[in-house]
Amino acid sequence: MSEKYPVDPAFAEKARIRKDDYERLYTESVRDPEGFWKRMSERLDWIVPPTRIKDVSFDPANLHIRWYEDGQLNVAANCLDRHLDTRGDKTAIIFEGDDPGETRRITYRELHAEVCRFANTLKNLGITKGDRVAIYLPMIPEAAVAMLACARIGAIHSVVFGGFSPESLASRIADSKAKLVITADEGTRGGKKIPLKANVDESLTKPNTNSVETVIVVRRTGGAIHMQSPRDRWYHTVMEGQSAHCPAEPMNAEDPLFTLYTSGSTGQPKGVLHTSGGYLVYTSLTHELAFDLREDDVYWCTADVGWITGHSYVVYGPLANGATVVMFDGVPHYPDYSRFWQVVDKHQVTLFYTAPTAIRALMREGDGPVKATSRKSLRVLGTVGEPINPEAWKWYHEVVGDSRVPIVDTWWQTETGGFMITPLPGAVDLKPGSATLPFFGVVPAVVDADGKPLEGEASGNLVITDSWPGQMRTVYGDHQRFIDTYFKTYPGNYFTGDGVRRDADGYYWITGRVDDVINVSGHRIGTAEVESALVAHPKVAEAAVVGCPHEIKGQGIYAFVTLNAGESGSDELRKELIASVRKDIGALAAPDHLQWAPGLPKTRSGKIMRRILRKIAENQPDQLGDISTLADPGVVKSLVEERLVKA
Ligand code: 6R9
Repeated sequence: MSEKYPVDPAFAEKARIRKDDYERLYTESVRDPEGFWKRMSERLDWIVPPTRIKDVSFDPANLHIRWYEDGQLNVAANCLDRHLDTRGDKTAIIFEGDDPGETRRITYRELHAEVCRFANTLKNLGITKGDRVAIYLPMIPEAAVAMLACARIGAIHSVVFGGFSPESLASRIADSKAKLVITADEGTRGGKKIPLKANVDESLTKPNTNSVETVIVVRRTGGAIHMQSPRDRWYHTVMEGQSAHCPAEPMNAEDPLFTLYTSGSTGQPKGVLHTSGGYLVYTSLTHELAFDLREDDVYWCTADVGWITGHSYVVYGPLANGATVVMFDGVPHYPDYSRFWQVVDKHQVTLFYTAPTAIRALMREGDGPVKATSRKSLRVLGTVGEPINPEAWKWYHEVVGDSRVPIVDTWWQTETGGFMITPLPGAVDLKPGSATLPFFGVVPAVVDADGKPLEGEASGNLVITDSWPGQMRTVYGDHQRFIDTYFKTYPGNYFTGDGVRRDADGYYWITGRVDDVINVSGHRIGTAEVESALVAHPKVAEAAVVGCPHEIKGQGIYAFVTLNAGESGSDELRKELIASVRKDIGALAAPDHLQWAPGLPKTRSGKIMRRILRKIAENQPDQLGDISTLADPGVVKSLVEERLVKA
């Protein structure tokens, strides 16, 4: 029996949603989704309000997902223009740089003007509705400006995390056929420089990137870079003389807003496509209710805009709600381990949202750096990205939140657009490690390996049985892959790729990915991507990659590598291979362990048995299970022996 942390009655008293509201609205939302989501759509400003609310089939043979399909709106106008009368002078963005001396406040009026000027810039450079624009920027306000400017004119943005390599950037540019890239000269992280523009230059020498006509460069550090005329243009130059007036393009609710690439169990990352109306209804509503948002809140989500959390809960949800958002371009440990809490005090942050990996890294430094700060302003704490272990949850609650502040553990995915399973802090009692109960309109189910729904207390795979407005609509350029990935495994359901346990109270406990995706520090890495980077090395014959427990990152990457005949594994070669993955994909994909494997455990049909490799990586050789179906069971013995030496 796990512990319960009941809702604080004083919090509930002022909360937007209390226990009885939650129960009533949840029942209504699943009994009458059309009525519920029609009402919720009224939170936005529509140019043409929708009358057709939901048109969905999860049948793989006839798959379609449409929300508000006859409605028209503009997402940027909803995030900016409609606030100008009432919130024009309210701070939209508080920018906090990597260097604690750097702070900038931008009002809604100023942000609106900057977005309009940049939207006009894009138009002058030939960008029109439906064109793709790649954004490869640090966590600076210009990233939000670029996203909103695209939304304003109907261009589809594709943000690429600044930690990704030129190779990864190139493959995303090639897949989306982007016409324009927005970057900065350099980024800074923990005092170190990141050569963003040089990475763009390198990526544009790779195949299939010649769709790019223009590169816009924000001057961030002033570091030396190469500007190639006429392709490369400075942001401050192209913005000169642009009008701060730019009409917002009327967009259909189902017009694409953005694509964001995410790793799956097979092949290259896929471009998850989100559309306009449903996405904004869903992200703004979930943001408002899960954080119990009030007008004077100062909200800080530490995620980078390169991830879905940065899209939905740094930019679109909060700005649609007219919130004050902190944008942080730094890291938790720079200049020291107190930084998060110093920023909380400095800007009087009330709502704080981060990842379990950051919490664990800070927890390891002890309570001192936290206790050195006040944190009195905090009202709600949130976590996202991976299951949070109860020890880290309790530390977050007791030390960071002084046992006073509720924690919302929000389970969701790039594909879901917004929160799916999350407590509402005034309504739902908490259990450390559980994402608790579904959000309005979300119907989760636990199924066994054959797809049979399991009732009551159960463990199995997590599926969602019906659509919600924030759901992704397709894989960019590959609709069949969308159907195959999410709707074929358990026909009639959306398959999340996660394992789950539902307890006797109906609470959901996400147990992690059940597919070949590794969750490293809350970031998804496909085993196939790492393997293909490893086998690209001339000395490597074969590679198999699995996740293994990691104290800070949650999961680490464990690679088994078979070398070509005649090659032998040395420490230098190990370093070289790890470096080549880093170069190919980015630092976040670099293996933590690399074990030489004379052979890999395979079935007689040649399929690598990852289940067995996982147990070896976890150092649980007594739990290998049945290995009798292997082509050569002897392989396992040698891998286990090697593991015991290397562990
Ligand atoms: C938002 C985001 C999605 C995967 C998801 C799951 C894991 C995210 C979680 C969580 C347990 C939580 N995940 N939040 N697991 N509890 N609160 O992280 O999107 O990068 O697409 O990752 O992350 O495994 O399937 P994304």
